[in-house]
Amino acid sequence: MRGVTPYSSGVMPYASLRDFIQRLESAGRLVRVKEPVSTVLEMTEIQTRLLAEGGPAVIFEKPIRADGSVSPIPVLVNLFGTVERVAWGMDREPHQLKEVGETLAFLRQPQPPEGWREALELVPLAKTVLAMKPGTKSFGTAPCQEVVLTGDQIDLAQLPIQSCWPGEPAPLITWPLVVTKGPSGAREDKFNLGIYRMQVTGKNTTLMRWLKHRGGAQQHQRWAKAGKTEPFPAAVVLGADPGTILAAVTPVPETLSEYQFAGLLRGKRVELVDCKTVPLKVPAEAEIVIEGHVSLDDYGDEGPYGDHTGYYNSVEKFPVFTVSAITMRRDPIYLSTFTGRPPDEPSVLGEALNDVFVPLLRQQFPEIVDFWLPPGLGTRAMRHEAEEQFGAMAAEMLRRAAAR
Ligand SMILES: [Mn+2]
Repeated sequence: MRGVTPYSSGVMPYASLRDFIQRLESAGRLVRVKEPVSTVLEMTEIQTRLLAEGGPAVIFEKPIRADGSVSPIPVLVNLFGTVERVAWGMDREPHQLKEVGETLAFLRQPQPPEGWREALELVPLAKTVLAMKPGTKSFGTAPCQEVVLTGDQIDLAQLPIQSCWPGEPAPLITWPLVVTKGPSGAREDKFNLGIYRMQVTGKNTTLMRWLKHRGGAQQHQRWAKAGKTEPFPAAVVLGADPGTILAAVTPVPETLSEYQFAGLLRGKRVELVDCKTVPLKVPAEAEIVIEGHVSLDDYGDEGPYGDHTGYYNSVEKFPVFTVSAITMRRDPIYLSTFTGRPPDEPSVLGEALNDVFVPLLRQQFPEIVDFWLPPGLGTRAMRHEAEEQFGAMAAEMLRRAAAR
């Protein structure tokens, strides 16, 4: 396939969220708010207004928790509130997003390329693909494990977790990268990263809202089917380098680990570190990691929470996640967002990732020349439309674009 270029923009990829924050701040795309702002409703209201006007990312340096206390952990919101910042997170400019899709389309090809000429053209890409394999670094202490809390030290109320909309049942973790691994050595059981909102239900418990077709839920099911009796390990990464975050929201094929795709986006593999209490690996440069296990049989009522439809979801059962450790940097930053009627951050991500889909759609449906997912329409109506015109797969891609 022609037109595929490797991921190397010539600059070092962002090693961490704070690297990216620095770039955004020096480019005037991030501001710090020193006034106290409540995690309850206020942050949602501010981010809603910022999104509508293409405003900057914000670090609230003095978040006020539900009990009125000031959180020592600042909150970052609206990180990917513009298409420009999504592209920057991929070490790209907005007009280059199509390249990402071309590479994805290439990776999905069932047949290897034919002929030497093409093979030679692909050498730079081959190098990049090698870079995708995640590596485990030996750290004295990984940054994300400078602080390790276990047992009675665990209390999710220590984190400045947002309550986004009125009447919701409990604070909601909105930007978690949930790392899991299936029971076998098969490709679909590699490390999976997905974003599944998490309702806090106690000091050390949440619910894990993964819809049943999502990667994490599928591995959870395979884990149970494999006859495992112990609960399913999971690690929740809050705040990572932007390449890893964006890999987790990109519809990569289930047979490719999002860690590998993150390596491809960054042109440099993600440095991982072993978790303290579960057999999983997380980005060493992450801000905060919540380790634990997802129950195979204990389910709780999730919701209702405000959703991208502009309404509250109905209550559904999802499995219980029990925390075994919280690890973090000494001065962590908590990444958050909200979901609501577009424009919200997921809809901006959907709009940016639209360019990533065009080559994928064209691969499946060569008659498609271009495709545009209007901002704010990464929604059911649009997906139904896509399904009628292009079939279930196109609809699925859109769903993943908009999915969180
Ligand atoms: Mn996946």
